[in-house]
Amino acid sequence: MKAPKTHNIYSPEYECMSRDALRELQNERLRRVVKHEYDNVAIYRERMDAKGIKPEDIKTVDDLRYLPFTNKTDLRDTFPFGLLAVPKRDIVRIQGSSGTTGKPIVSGYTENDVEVWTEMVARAIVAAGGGKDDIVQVCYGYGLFTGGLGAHQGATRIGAMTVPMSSGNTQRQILMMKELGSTMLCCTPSYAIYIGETVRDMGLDPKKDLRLKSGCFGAEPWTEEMRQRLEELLDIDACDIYGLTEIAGPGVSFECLEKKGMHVNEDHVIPEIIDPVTEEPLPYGTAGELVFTTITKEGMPMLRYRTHDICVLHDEPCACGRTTVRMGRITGRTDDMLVIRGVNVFPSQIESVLVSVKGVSPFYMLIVDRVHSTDSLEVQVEIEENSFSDTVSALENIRNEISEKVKSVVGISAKITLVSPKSLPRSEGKAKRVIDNRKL
Ligand code: DLL
Repeated sequence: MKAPKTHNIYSPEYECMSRDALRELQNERLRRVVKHEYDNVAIYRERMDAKGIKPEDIKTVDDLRYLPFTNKTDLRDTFPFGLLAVPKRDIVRIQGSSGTTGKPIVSGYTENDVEVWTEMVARAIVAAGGGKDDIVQVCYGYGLFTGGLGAHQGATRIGAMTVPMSSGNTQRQILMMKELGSTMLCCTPSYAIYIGETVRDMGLDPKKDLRLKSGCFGAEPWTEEMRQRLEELLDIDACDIYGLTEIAGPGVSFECLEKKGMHVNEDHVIPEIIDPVTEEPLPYGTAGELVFTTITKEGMPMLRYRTHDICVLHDEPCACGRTTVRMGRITGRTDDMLVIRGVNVFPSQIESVLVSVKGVSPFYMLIVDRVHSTDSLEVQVEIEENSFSDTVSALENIRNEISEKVKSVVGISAKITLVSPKSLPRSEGKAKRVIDNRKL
């Protein structure tokens, strides 16, 4: 059962604002947040002083380029409370992210920050077709990770019946989904595919046995092909949702049912795209590193936070009526780029190859190694159940096709290993797709 393609909008007064009025609002909020940071956070004051900038110099969004950047290392170096812009007693929530290396990073939220974040997720769920009559099953992990509580707050805010399942225990998830008649699902796209496969394994037919119509899926990169597979497996509309702990958790941007890019909540955050090397701002339509400035956050606001996520921004009007700028899919991260034999390799490039080959599933693992000073790349990919019994030569053809495509798209040769269906580890949260033995 798919959601009817009606475009309900939670906060039309902001989401459909004229661009001029929005710019005015952003200018005013930017001036306020820059002063707040300068007055209350030592790092920002020192960095602005070093560049000879005073808060009064930042008058409009066009002046953003004069502000210093904030990096994940700044959060680590000042962990846990060094970037707080309010007294600790005004913080009502800590959320965090484990990151891939080193110390976790945390962000502190005031009551108003939680309120703003809740509204951003409410907008996302409504954009995916949600409303008061929905039963929203939240299978993002609850805890420091922002996925569970974020989706929970947003779903509760729109008055939906919220089911706080958290991640894991997949068969039980599906039984609850069936018995309660859940209509929406919120989890990572890889976990949603796993749920979809398990639904089939349990002999259930999503069209007859489930009442799901749509969902908000994010927290990890995914592709159009994965969307198609997920939509088929569960018979739903699958919308992308993006966010990060440092800015607000899920809901920083989200897709509407047009599914043509994620609307940025521009009344709360200002997005920029920069060249990651020169750090110069790039125009809309050009791929680069996404940078956010929060303009309503009180607890731990961020000026020009470098996300390391790579995408494109565009401002073509959307059929849904929202006037906000949209983000294309995240196509990679500047820091999870693998350099193999001198070639820059993004896991998303390999994924795009795999999903274009018939007979293999989107579950894969990249294993990078170094033997006698030479880097090697192995791509392990699951073959689909119905290709499993294919003849040896049919499987050999699949392997050759992947091998040739990887070589032509990525520019290096890789060892391709076809593994049996469902043999790679499944994740209930963010999928892990790279094992780099060179770093061990
Ligand atoms: O992943 C927040 C979130 C929860 C977003 C639930 C969406 C749904 P962090 O754990 O801090 O926060 O990780 C943030 O995850 O910089 C991206 O690299 C990646 N990411 C998040 N959403 C998407 C997405 C949450 N839709 C980091 N597509 C970000 C691709 C995403 N990558």
